[in-house]
Amino acid sequence: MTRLFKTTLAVALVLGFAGVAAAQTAVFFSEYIEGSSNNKAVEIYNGTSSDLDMSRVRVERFNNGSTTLPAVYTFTGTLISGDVFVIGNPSATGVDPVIVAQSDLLSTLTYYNGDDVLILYLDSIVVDSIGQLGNDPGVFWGTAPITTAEYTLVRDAGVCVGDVDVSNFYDPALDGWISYPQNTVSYLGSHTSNCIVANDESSWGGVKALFR
Ligand SMILES: [Ca+2]
Ligand SMILES: [Ca+2]
Ligand SMILES: [Ca+2]
Repeated sequence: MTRLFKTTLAVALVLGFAGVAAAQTAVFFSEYIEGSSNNKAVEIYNGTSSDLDMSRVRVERFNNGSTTLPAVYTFTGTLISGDVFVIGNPSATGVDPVIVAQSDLLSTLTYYNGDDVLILYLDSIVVDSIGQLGNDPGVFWGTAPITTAEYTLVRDAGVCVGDVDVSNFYDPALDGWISYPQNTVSYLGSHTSNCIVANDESSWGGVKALFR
């Protein structure tokens, strides 16, 4: 086995919506900005101990309660262990220059406004999600100040895996999101986590193939 196979956080594979597999790994959304105007950005964190080929990652966005025809986004490049990949809003106006400067990619992926679901896949397996698929919450999920609209949400340093159940009741407070005031951008571009630990071959389990 090569070292590239190794990862530490290996938990059971489960079946999510429509028979799509899900697995808890240390690749997850670490920040979500839904601010005023076009101040929007999302961060993907590589909390594994291996570098991550971003071509293995996909994000789907389902708008306004829809369960079909998501907007689908794929990536290129390498996300090194402990780093974040930042996707910022591509609009010409209304975007904080810090968002633009910190973004690895400017993309319509960020065309969400609080009632839209984001699903993060690794090798077509669900590894994290924001929102509840098929549920239109009206304006946002959560209770102020921890909601998916008009706040900056950052994953607590103690969170080590994502929310792999895309269909259950959703409250960002229950997923380890902490809230900052609207348009906070000072946390974008890095993530503080307690969760990168040494490789432990015995815990590879069912997600070994995820880290080929
Ligand atoms: Ca929407
Ligand atoms: Ca969930
Ligand atoms: Ca961050």
